[in-house]
Amino acid sequence: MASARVVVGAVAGAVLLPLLAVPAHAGSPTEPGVDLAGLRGVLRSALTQGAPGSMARIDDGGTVYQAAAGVADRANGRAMSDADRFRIGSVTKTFTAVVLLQLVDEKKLSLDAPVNRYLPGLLPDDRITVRHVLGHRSGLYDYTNDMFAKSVSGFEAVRKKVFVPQDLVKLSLGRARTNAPGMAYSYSNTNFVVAGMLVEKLTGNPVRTEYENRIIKPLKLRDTLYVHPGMKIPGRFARGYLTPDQAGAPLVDATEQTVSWAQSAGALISSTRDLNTFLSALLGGRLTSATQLAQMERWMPASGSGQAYGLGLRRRDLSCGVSVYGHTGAVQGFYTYAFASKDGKRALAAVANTSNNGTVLNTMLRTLDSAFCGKTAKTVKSVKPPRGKAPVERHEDVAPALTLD
Ligand code: REY
Repeated sequence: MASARVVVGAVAGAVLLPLLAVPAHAGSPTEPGVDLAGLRGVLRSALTQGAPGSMARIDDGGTVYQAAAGVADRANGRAMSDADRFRIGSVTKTFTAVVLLQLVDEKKLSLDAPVNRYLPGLLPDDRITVRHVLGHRSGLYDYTNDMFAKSVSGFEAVRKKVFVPQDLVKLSLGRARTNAPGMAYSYSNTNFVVAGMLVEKLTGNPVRTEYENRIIKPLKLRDTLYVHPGMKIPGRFARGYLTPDQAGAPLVDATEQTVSWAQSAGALISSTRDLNTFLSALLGGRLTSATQLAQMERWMPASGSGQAYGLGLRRRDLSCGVSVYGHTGAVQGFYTYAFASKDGKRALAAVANTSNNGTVLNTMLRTLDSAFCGKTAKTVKSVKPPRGKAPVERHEDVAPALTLD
C-alpha cells in the first residue's frame, strides 16, 4: 500500500515545484510494471509546455501510485494534490452511458430502438437509434464546433449560461448532419445531450439523481458531483486555466462555469481516486450486466490511429501492445485521461489543469504508457522521426473540427 509521499524533484524554473510520489512496485511477471519515473517525467513535461499543474494516480490491485507536479492555484501557488477535485469533461459520457445501459438491463430501453420512440419528434430522422447516439454514429452535428470556434470569447459567452438540453439539440439541428444514421463515427457532444434527455425521460428524474443513485452512492465516490447549473467546484479543487488562441496571451482562469453547454456530455466533477474506482468497477463488471458491458465494448473504428469507440467507452491500443479502456475529457481549464486495463485491475487517471493546448494534451497521453507499458515506454518515446519528416502527432479527438494545436 502507499507509504508516505516524498518530495522527489523540482522542475525547471526559479520556483521549486513539488512532485509528490509513492514508490513503485515490480508488477507481475506477465504484466508490465508501472514506470513511475517515466510518469513523473511526463507530468513535468506538461508543465514546461504550459500547464500550471498536472497529476496522476494509478490504482493497481490495491497498490496506489500518485504523482503530482506544479500548482493547483496560480494565485497562491498551492501545490497540485491528489485530493483535488477537477472537471472531468467528457469522461462524464461514460457515466451517462452506464446509466442508460442499466436501464437496458432493466428492460426500460432498447439499444436498437429509435431515439424518437422515447422522445417523440426530437430528432429529424427516425432511423437514429440509441446505439447510434452512444457510439457517436448518429450523424448529429457537434454544436460545440461553432460555440468554441474562438476559444476565449466562445467560452465567456457561455460561462454563466443555463441551457435546457433542447436548446443544444436545436443548435445541432441547425447544421447539416455529418453522416447517415449508423454509417460513420463522428464524435459529437450532441449525442450525449440526447443520452441525458433519454435518462430524464425514462426515469422521470434529473440526470444528477441517476448518477447519484446508480453510480456515486453505490461506489462511495466522495468527490464525484454533478452541480449543474452551479458554477463552483465544492470543497478542495484544482483551478483550471484555459489557454487563449493567441500565442503568449495570459491563461484565463476558467474554473467557475455552469458547463451547461455540455451537461450530460461533460459536466461532472471528480477526482483521480474516484475515476479509478469508477472504471475498475465498470470493467470489473460491477456496474452493468456482462451482456451490457459487452455492448459497451463492441468496438467500431474511431478517428485517430489505435483508437476505437464502443458505447460511451473508448479503447486505446498503446505502443506496447496493451489496450486500455476509458475516456478522455477536455473542458475549459482541464484535460483528463481515465483508462483501465480490460479486467479493471489497473486504472490510471491523469489531469493537467489547462486546455486548448494540444502539446500538453499529447504529452498527458504518455501517462498511459507509463501506467500500462512499464519501462518499454522509454524506448518508444526516444524514437526519432526520420530526418526531414515531421513527428506524427498522436491527436486526441476531443470534438471534431476543433484544432487543438
Ligand atoms: C470543448 C472546447 C471541447 C474546449 C469539448 N469537450 O467538446 C467535451 C469533451 C466535453 O470532449 C476548449 N477548446 C478547450 C476550444 C477550441 O475552445 N477552440 O480546449 O478548453 O471533453
